[in-house]
Amino acid sequence: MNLLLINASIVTMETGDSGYQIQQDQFIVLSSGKISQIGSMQDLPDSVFDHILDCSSKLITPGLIDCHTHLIFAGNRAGEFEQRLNGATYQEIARGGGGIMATVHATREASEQELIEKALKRLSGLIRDGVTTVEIKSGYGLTLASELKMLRAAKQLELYADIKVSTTLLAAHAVPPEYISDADSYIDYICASIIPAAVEAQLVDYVDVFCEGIGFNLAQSKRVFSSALKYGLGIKGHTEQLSNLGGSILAAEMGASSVDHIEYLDQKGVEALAANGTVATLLPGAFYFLRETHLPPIDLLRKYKVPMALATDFNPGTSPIASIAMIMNMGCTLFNLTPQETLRGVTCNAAKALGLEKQRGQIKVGFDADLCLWNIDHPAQLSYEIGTPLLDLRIINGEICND
Ligand code: DI6
Ligand code: FE
Repeated sequence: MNLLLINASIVTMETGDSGYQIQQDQFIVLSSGKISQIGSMQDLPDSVFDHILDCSSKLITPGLIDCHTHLIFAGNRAGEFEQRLNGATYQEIARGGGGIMATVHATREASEQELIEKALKRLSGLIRDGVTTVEIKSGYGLTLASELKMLRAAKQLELYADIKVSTTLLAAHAVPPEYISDADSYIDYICASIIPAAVEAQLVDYVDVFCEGIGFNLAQSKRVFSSALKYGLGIKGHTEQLSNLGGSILAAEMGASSVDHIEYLDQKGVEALAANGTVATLLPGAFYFLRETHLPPIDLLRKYKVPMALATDFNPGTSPIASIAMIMNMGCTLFNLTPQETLRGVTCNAAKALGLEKQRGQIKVGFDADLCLWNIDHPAQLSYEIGTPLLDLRIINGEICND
C-alpha cells in the first residue's frame, strides 16, 4: 500500500531553532507505513500509486503526540471539584483518603472492558484534535493485578481506535491502603513484583514516579528508577509539581527521558535537565485546574535550551481536559509559550519525551507516516482557535484514518 500526497504545504517540525520550516508545493510518498520520499511538485515521480490525495489549501503537520496522560480509570471526581471550590485543597482531600485513592477504589472495581470503554470516549476528544500517539500511565490500581489490568486496557485501545499507545507504569503514584504506614514495603513490592511482571507481560515502555510530599520521597523514587533501569525500561518523573524535592535532578541524572509538571523547578534543576538531555514536559491543564500560581521556569528552560513538551495530563483529579488544542492554547495564555513552542511541544519534543524522536514528531524521510491535514492557513491557528474543528484528516502508518 502506498499513498501519494500532492500540492502539500508541510510544517516539517524538523529540530533546530529556525521556525516551523514550512515547505510549499511539495509531494510526499508514504509507503510501508513510513515517509519514503518528499520533494518539490516539479519533481513529482511518475510511478503508480494506490491512492493520490490532493492537499491543496491544507497544512500538513506531523501527527500530534500527547506524551503524558492518565486516560485509564473508572469513576469521576466532580464531587471533589466542588469540595475544592468550597475551600478544601487538593492535598487536604488526598490526605483525607480522597483524591487519587478515590479513583483507585473505582478502578480496582472496574473490569478491563469497562476501562477500555471509558477511555475510548476520552480518547475520541484527543483524536478530534489530531493526536496520533498517546502515552498512557497506570497508577490507579496499585496492586500487581490491577496495574497490569490498566496497562492491558491501555494497549488494547490500539485495537479499537486508530491510535498508537505508549505505556508507562506508575505504580508509584500513591501509597495504597494496604501499605499506608509502610511506604517502603510498597516500594519493595513495586521493585520485586510489579515491575518484573509488567516487563514479562511486555506491557510497559516507561516507569514513572510521583515524587512529592503526598507521593514518594527521593530515596523511594531512586529505588523505583534503579529497578526500572535494571530491566532496560526508560524512566520519567512527576516532579516538582507542588513543591521542590529535587526529583527532577534525581531523574535527569539517572537518564530520564522527561520530567513532568515542574512548576517548582529551580535553576539547578534546569541545569540538570540541560546536562542530561531530559525533556521538560509542561502540563498547563493541571496548573489551570488546581488554580496554581507558581509558574514553571519557562525563561530558564529557554535559556538552557531544554526541549519543552506539552501534554494534557488527562486525569480525573487535576486535568479532566481531553483536548490537546485547549492545552496548546493554555500553553500560550498561561505559560507564555509561543504557538511555535506549543507545536514543537506536541510534535518533535513530545516524541523525544517518549524516546521516539528518531521515528515520530517530524515530517522527514524514514519517519513513521503519521500525519495530520488541517484546514488552516498558518500553524499558529492550532494554538489560537479553540473548539472549531480544524482537522481535515489523520494518517497513521500511511493509512487514512476513519475518524
Ligand atoms: N499529579 C497529577 O496532577 C496527577 N497525578 C500526579 O501525580 C493527579 C492524579 C489525580 O489526582 O488523580
Ligand atoms: Fe500526570
